[in-house]
Amino acid sequence: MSQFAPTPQDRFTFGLWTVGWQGRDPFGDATRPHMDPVETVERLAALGAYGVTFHDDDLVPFGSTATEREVHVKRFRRALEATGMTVPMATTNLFTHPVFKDGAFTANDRDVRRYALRKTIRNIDLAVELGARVYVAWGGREGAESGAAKDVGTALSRMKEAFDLLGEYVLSQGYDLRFAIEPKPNEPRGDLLLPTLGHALAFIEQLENPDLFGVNPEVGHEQMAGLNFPHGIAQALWAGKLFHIDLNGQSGPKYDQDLRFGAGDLRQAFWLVDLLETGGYAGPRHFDFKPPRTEDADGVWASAASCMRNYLILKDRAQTFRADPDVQAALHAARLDQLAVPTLAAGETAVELMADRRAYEDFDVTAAGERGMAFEHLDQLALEHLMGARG
Ligand code: XLS
Ligand code: MN
Ligand code: MN
Repeated sequence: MSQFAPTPQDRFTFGLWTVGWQGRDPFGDATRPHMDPVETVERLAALGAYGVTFHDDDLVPFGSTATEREVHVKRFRRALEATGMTVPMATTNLFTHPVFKDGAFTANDRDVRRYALRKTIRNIDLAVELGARVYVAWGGREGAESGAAKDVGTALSRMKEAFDLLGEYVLSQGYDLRFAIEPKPNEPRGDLLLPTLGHALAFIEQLENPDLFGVNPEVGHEQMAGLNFPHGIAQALWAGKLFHIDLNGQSGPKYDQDLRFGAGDLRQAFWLVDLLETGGYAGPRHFDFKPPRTEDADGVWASAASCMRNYLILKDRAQTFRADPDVQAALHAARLDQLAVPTLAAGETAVELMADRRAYEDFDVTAAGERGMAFEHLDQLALEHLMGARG
């Protein structure tokens, strides 16, 4: 149905490393050939995407000379210009090369930490040149497998040092760029630092320029920790910190599945789209998924197209849910409108609350305890909209 055909106005973006994943995993070799970033740009543009994102090494292979780097960037830039594709975000690969086996900004080796900062700054310059407004920082291998190997408090001080330096660099250059920290609980290390959205939000408050820093939560990463992703996103939005988002699918707490968006926990995907479309998130809808290694090139593009299509179908389902008069009545019966009313009257003090007999002495706790919340009916309506049985 053309109703669910994506256009650049939908602001769908993909990492070069997503459709470009060759299928190499801990148990098996690559099942697909290398994909030229120029081809990625062209194919994604033809599918209706808005832009692409990249790790430095996705675009310019690690170890390239300055001249080779120039050629790679030039070809990429030309493909962007020819297709009208954008680069709203970029990031650094601080995890593939063996030098990063113990992390980057928190590696025990000081020279590795200094190298990681230089590698990052080099790509920040390129990201800004290509128009990026957000720079993602996923820790990669910041973490440990064993207790004494990492002094976590000290490592967090090194992490803060790195982000303070990067923030200062961006300000000193006058760049219009903000950082989005991406949490993940584990993989590739046994345990990663800043494992969840909540840890990342708390860490940001310790930085010298907290306004420059937000989060880039990934669906599967929070679900690997058994957390409710839409709830986490709601808190990030509430804190003004949702700078970017990685959309994909995950089936419960296990390894990072990176399924296409809509696969995995479909109910959470529904609530997520409902929230993103109504909660004030204006950034790109970025897919960070991996087409399974069973797929050939056709399967890769089918998988990428499905990410966008599933998002648009869920958007349609969420809109019909919100517009349904039965749902509006059910929301009222579930007293969501009451939740929106502040608990205290304007300017009301603790003394005034203590003097309000209706709040305590005259409050009928038995009757309030007996009142049903009518949530099951409301949730069934949501499920029926999601399953296509209503609207
Ligand atoms: C890995 C992460 C990674 C980041 C970018 O699990 O999702 O792909 O998004 O480095
Ligand atoms: Mn992932
Ligand atoms: Mn990600």
